[in-house]
This record gives sequence, C-alpha cells and structure tokens, in this order.
Amino acid sequence: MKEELKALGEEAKKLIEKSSNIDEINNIRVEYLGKKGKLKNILRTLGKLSPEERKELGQLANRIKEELEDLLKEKTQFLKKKALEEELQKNRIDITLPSHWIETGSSHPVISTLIDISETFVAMGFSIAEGPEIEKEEYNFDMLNIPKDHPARDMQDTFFLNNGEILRTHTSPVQIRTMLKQKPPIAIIAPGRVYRKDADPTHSPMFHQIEGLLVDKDVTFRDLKGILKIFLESVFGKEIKIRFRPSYFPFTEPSAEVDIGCTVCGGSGCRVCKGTGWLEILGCGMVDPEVFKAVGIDPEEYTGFAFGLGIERIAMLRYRITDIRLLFTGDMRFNHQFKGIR
Ligand code: 2U9
Repeated sequence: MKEELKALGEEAKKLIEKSSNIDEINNIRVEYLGKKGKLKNILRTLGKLSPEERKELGQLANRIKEELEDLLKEKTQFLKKKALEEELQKNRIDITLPSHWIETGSSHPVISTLIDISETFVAMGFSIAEGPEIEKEEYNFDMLNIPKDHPARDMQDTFFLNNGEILRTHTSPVQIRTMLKQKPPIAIIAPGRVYRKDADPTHSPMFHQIEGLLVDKDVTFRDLKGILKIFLESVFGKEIKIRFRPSYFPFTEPSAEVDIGCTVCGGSGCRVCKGTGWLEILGCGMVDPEVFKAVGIDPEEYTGFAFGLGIERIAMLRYRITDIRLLFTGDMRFNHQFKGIR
C-alpha cells in the first residue's frame, strides 16, 4: 500500500509537470485530491490496517497530499503568469509608430493686427473697453451728434433689427457708454466688430475697428498728433511718413484724416496708393462739444481727442492682401499662410 501511495504521488507529479493549462490542473486536483479522488480511495482502505501501519501510511498520505497541493499551486501561478505574458505580447502597442497628422491653428491676420495695435495703446496707458454689438440708435448716432437725416442712418447703410435696435456701425457707442459711467480723465481704446451694409473687394458687411478716446483737462490737437505718431511708427516703422488732412466728422471738431507714405511704392505712386504715394490710415479729431454735452461732461472744463481705424485695411496693407473677402471665407489654404507670423 505504501508503494501504491508513492506511485500515485509520482503519477500525479508527472501529470502536473506535463500540464499546459489551468483546466488540466483543475482536473488533476479533482482526480487525485478531490473527495472522490484517487488519494481518498486509498485512504478509505486504511481501516483494515493495524494502528501503527495506519499512522505511518496516514502521515505518508498527508505528505504526498501537501506536496501535490504545493505543486498544483506553483504550476497554477506559473500558467497564469505565462497566459498574462502571452496576452500582453499579443496586444502590444508600438508607441514608436508616428501618429496621425494633427493640424495646428494660427492667429488670423485681423486678430494679429488687432492685438498688435491694442498693445501699442495699452503700453501708452490706454485701457481696453468693450460694449454690445447690438446697440441703441441713441448711443450709435444721436449722442454722437449724427443728425436724424444723416446718410449713415439710412436703411441702405445700417442693419436695423425688428425690435428697433441696430447692429453698431462703429465702436463709438462704447466710448459714449464709458463717458456716461466714468468721470474724466479717460483714456480708452474700443476694439471690436462693427456692421455696415457694404460688400466689395475693400468693404465687408462685418469688419473690425479700433477707436480711441482721451478726455482730460487741457487735451490739445498736439497731444493727438503725438500719440498717433508713436502708434503709426510702432506699427509701420520709424521711417514712415505721416500727414494730416483736414476732414469732417459729426462727432469731432476739428477733424482730420491721417495718411502714411505708401508702404508698397515708398511714395512714387503705384496701384495700391492709386498713384498718390499716400495711404489713408485713420480718421481723428477733437471731441465735439455737442458730444460732451450729450454725456454730461462740461466742454468748458474738459477737452479730448478721438480717432478711429479699420483693422482689415491695416491687415491688408501689412500682409499685401488685395481682397477683403479672403479674410472671411475661412479657406484654410489662405489662413495657414499666416502661421508663425504675428
Ligand atoms: C466719441 C467721440 C468721437 C471716433 C472717430 C473716426 C474719426 C474715423 C473711421 C476710420 C475708418 C471709421 O473704420 S472706419 O471706416 N473713423 O475716421 N472715428 S474720429 O470719434 C469719436 C468716437 C467716439 C464719443
């Protein structure tokens, strides 16, 4: 019987060694160590033996049982580890493979220009002010001394909304709102979108403006010229030629338009400057006393200057773009040409 037990042990050991998966291991466990297993079968016959033999064989059977249990456990762990490794190997991801091409964005030329111009004025102490694009006629026209019969108010020039409001035609109402809630000194720029019923190679129904306003005691036209000179030299370079031409706007008096020497031909005359050698860049002037009265600022105590410019026009000159509509098509072949430029 002793031999029988030992042979059984050896037989199970060989099977465990040869087994190659968890199912086989489980079957061996049931077959040899289970309740109706081979080891139990032998032990059931122990009753026929003498107490000494029973003790000896009992101990031997226990040793074999423990030994087999250890081997089964060991082999189970080994097979599980092997299965895991195989699984990992099968699902391995090659992280050295190049990924899909990811397109990076770029700043739109209008926004780059808007930021550059804004930064120049912020560096001189101006704050940035913002306001709504849907405006009251009162703020957009009336308080700016624009008469009721002015052509700019025409249905053909201004977008009127059903509720009687309008899309702002300039950012000037931002300055009106600022003066209504803030006492001078005031030094602000108002960048943003404006809307006019206009569409051709140089006009878009939506475009961007920056307007500026400085109000304090003793502000003069000289201050205006100085500030605009610093601004134009910082955007177009120190060598740029500047000239002021008398003009008229309802909200400024006196008013002027500012030209710079043509950046394309340098002044000799070309298609861009229409042979004049000059490019019109902005409009400006001293705030009209009527505008001050409308917002409750005493024109005897305060004076101020204002200016306005279209960003698209500056961006077009800067990047030599000849049709404003290219800026708004969203065509990535166009937009991506400005990658890395600012
Ligand atoms: C207030 C008082 C005065 C803003 C000004 C201009 C002259 C001007 C145009 C440039 C090109 C508009 O985009 S454009 O078509 N602007 O010429 N703008 S003075 O004057 C103001 C604004 C607000 C309270």
